[in-house]
Amino acid sequence: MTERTLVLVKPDGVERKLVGEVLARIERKGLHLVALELRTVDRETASQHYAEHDGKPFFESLLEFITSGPVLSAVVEGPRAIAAWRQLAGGTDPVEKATPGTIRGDFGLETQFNLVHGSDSPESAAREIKLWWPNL
Ligand code: IDP
Repeated sequence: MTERTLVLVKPDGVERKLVGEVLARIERKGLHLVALELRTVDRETASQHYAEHDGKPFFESLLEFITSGPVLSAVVEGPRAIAAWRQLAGGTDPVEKATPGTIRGDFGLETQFNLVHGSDSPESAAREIKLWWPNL
């Protein structure tokens, strides 16, 4: 079944010039790029994107981080695209959870600065794609 998911390369990944590396891995996996742009998001969009974390101790610094510079936002499509992209990204904590061979496992050190985002369910994907790409 073909699915769509939201991919972000967070400001740390853009700053470290990992956009090409991330896109290459997505394409090598066989996933299709449907939409792509660099964008610096405002606080309102960022807090809607991370609404489920509102109230957690890291929420404020997460918002500050995600709005600190340009983000690559992409919609990616393919069979089981949501799980496939989460597999490429690796677990949230780049050291304890992400394994080598994943993007976070290969390039990340800190949980907050874990380089990429991927929707975690069909419901999140639908909500996030609508937020980032309302005209798609
Ligand atoms: P995910 O990005 O792997 O789906 P979530 O639990 O949804 O992980 O967390 C969203 C983002 O919030 C993470 O990717 C990371 O940047 C940040 N984050 C999650 N947990 C922590 C934490 O304990 N400290 C600092 N930042 C965190």
